[in-house]
Amino acid sequence: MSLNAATPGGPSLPQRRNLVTEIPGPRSRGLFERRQHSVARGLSHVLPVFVSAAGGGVVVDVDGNSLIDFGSGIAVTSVGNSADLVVTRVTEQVAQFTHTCFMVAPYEGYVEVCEQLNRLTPGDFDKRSALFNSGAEAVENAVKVARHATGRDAVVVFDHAYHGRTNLTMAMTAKNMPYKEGFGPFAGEVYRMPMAYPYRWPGGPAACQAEALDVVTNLIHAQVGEENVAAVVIEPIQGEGGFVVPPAGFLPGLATYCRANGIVFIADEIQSGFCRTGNWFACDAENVVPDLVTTAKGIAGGLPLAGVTGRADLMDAVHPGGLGGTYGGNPVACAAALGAIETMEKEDLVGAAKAIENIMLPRLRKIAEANPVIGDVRGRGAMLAIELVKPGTTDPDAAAASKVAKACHGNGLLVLTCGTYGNVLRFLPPLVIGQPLLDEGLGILEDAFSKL
Ligand code: PLZ
Repeated sequence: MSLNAATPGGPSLPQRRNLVTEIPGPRSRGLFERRQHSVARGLSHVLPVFVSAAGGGVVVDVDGNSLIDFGSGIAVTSVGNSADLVVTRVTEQVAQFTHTCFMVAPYEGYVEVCEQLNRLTPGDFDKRSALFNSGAEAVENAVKVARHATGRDAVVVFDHAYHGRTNLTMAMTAKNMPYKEGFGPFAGEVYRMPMAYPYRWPGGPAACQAEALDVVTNLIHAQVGEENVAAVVIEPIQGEGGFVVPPAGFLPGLATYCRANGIVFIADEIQSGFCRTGNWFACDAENVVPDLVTTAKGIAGGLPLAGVTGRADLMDAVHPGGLGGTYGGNPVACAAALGAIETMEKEDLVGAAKAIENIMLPRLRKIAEANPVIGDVRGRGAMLAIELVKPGTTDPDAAAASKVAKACHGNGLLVLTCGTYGNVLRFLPPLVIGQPLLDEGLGILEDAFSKL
């Protein structure tokens, strides 16, 4: 009998780490061999264990190993894999109808997801939403809306930004390798500004807080011209770029500057949204109200769905037929989103993310005190990271980050790296993970550092 049949996933999976083979085990290695002959080399894996089930805070592989999940499939399974309400709603929907195309014949689930997005995103004004398949597609469409509504071309983005892998979003993404190398030419009219990155700002965090907004607005003025800028697009806490948290005041200042200059302020909350940072959206921490918000990842418990939500006057500036796509807002994905959102509210996952921060942050700070290779500890809620450097300097140490990650993987803790320099370890546990697994995972991390 296959292990798939023996171990059903979801919240009922035993919440424990259990290693029964080396990592990856023989079955995973066999599948990896098959994958090498059938799947393009351009797709890579953080950890080549093939999954048979997942739920709560664990991922179970085809060899029967149960790993602690500190990655949530890159901040997606915030409600846990195969969460009850997601499974129920998806199962009902998939038996009812799987697709009509919202542009051909609409259905209620799409409207309901848009109503929820309009209700939950920052700002108390009249809003509209549109649904898409992926984060990159949401960012593309937010830029389309901003350009159409303003009649302007330029898009301002930041150092360390990640917005996707399509042509426009590659142009908006900062990091060359692996995302952009050899894939040009890229879309034009994208301008990059310095990011308010406290740890790496010349002069340090206090200087960053004092200077960053002026530096950015002066550069926009000098190099682009406010009147040419359709949109400023920013991740309120940067994701792939290294979990960079701008200093207090930077985002509110940027939003005010945009408003004063007729620029659409777009918050890319694709990684930081949906309870991840201990608020519904990372912007909420400073009461920042964007004109448009892009969402994806955590919105639908693992099914592909993304949204653009914002000011009705901007969204409705686009002519009928100007936005869409065959699958965007697919009924099954919408059902999943409604189940995920219901779970977040019923189980108070905003509170759960804060509780995770309260458990993890002090432990990470303690590990940092004992290990001079850790230069910075940062993040909010269940979006936390440590940045590794050559001790006594701020020189990135990607090799150390990769060594620690590998040691964790070998001990059954799934962690991810990120950062422009590849030297950041990030922690994104499902928000439903229990404290015992969190504690055990942190112990494994501590151990990996002590053996570095
Ligand atoms: N905006 C802020 O984090 C996706 C990318 C993983 P898609 N981040 C994970 C990889 O290597 O491809 C992301 C994000 C932010 C946009 C996106 C893009 O979302 O759903 O991957 O297109």
